[in-house]
Amino acid sequence: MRRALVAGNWKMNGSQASIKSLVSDLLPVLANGINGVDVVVCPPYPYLGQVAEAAFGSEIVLGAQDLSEEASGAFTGEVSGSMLSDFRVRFVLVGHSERRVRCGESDELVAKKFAAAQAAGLIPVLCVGESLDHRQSGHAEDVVATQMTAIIEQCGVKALEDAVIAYEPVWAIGTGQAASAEDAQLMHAFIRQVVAQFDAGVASGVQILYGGSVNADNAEALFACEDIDGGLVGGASLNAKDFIRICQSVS
Ligand code: G2H
Repeated sequence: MRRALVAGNWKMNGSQASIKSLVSDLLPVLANGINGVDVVVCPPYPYLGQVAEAAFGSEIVLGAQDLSEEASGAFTGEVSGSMLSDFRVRFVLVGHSERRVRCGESDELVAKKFAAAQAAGLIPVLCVGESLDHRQSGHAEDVVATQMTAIIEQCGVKALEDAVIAYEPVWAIGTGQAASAEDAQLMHAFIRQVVAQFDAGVASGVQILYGGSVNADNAEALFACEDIDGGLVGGASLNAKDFIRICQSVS
């Protein structure tokens, strides 16, 4: 039985004041945890310390949105996995499509970041997903399979035992147009099949989150699907009431 996980990706949003208020609205409901669900929030780097402090002792787990593939050194502007661990970060996103597209992150670089995260004791949340063009031209599965196998070939399938996968179709991200539960379930089952070609045990144990316009109204149907183990939530995670409802939607 896989445990559910809901992660809020705050992206490049917020200020000290708004984050203080968001965390104080989340704590009364999430501090003691929600049965059967792990709740993670991924603030922008400058606010990790603030959230770590405000959520200390609660069941809210800290995540980060990215990390460097390097361990330390002359890499201006980069943040290492060990620095994140130092702030009690436990999860880190790798390969989010906004970084693949905007920053040109390749599968090879994503694999290095995945390995760097694990080397620092963090749990990588590997984001995969196809563009609208790829979906419309019938190549969605090929694209996702390529993204998955790049990691498996470079890091080994067993590395997925200490990782989470997030399926985020690019066309659904921030558009308000989530994938239907049926389409999302089909892709999640496909991802599990891809992993199973390497190791069936790892495939059945790995958590696969859905991301892309998850909101308080569609979360329940998505999370009810057999192969959907929770969500990676962007916009809706900035609203405490919505995010709490989404976390409570896990059945
Ligand atoms: C996809 C998702 C969170 P949103 O990026 O990772 O964002 O929920 O705003 O589509």
